[in-house]
Amino acid sequence: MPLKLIRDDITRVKVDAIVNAANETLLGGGGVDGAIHRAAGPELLEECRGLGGCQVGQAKITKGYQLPARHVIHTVGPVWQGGNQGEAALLKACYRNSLELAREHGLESVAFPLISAGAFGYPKDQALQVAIAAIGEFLLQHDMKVSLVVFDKAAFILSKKLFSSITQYIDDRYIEEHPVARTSRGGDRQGLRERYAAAEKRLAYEIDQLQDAAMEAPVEESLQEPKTKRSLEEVVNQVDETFSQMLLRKIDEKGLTDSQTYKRANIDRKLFSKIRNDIHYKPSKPTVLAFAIALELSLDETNDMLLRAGFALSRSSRADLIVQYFIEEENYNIFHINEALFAFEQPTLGV
Ligand code: AR6
Repeated sequence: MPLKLIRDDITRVKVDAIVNAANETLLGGGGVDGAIHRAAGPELLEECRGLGGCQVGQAKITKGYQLPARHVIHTVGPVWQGGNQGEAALLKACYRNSLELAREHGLESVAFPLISAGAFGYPKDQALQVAIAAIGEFLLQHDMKVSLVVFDKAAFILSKKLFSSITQYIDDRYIEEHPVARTSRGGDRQGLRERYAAAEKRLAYEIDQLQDAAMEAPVEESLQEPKTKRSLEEVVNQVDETFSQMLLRKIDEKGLTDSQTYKRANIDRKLFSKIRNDIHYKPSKPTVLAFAIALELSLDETNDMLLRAGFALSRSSRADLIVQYFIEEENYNIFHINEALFAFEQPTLGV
């Protein structure tokens, strides 16, 4: 099940367990630790006294008391000492051990703060990367709903290099929306119809182009079309294919299993089986994009899949341009993409 990035105060998050960025005594402190103890009430400290502390990288569980969360998992992150003292492995262990503990207790939803990224001085962009990698690895094996609660201003958490190349990419391509188009935003019926019509036009145009190309190209050349382009026959045969049918066909073609696909798409199992069992299922645009990423589709194929659901990639949507950036870079890690979408304050993909 999926990873969600949220901006909130972790003491207000209603999940089976929130994770506390504690210290080895487990007897409270500042930062998120202080906030959790204040919100949970003095009984939390009482229970912590009986735990005998906790080592760096390890995790222990208590009840949540006055918190909306039923449990608190206390973990101790490493203190940043420049990066050569095994900090990354220890930080990764915090996430993994906390998640394992949650699983042993049959918990289904867990929310983490950015461990070590405050008083312990871990650079925030690197702390976020470790968190996402460790949680992502766990979620490829197990079903759990995990949230990463980020308190800080988003732009600070993405590496400067990635942030500036995405900004550049958007600046080069972003088109201010036409005033007429702007009024049709927000998912209303009229807007959907317009988008659908635009997408249909695009496919018709694409078929024309392919037909022209097939007429003009010498036979040998047309046999050697670039892999990312579909053949004319494929396009024509697939005109009536629904989103759900295309998704299932692509899963087969790529030799993936259902569970590999929905995990890579950051989509939960229930939503996936709904789509599987309803050939006319109408997904949201982020859901379609999530599957396009999971299936490592080219831009052309991504547009095709979007079209099946009545959408198209738009140059007046920053979110679309960010996804497009990653597809062009052939970086199909949904968690990295979501990290970037989150940093640019755009809705993330999947659930
Ligand atoms: N909700 C979500 N995130 C928060 C909240 C909150 N209410 N408050 C702070 N953060 P830190 P550490 C973020 O310092 O670096 C304590 O004294 C914060 O912006 O809480 O692991 C312990 O007792 C930062 O990004 O934890 C230890 O001695 C992240 O949570 C030491 O600090 C972690 O910051 C642990 O230091």
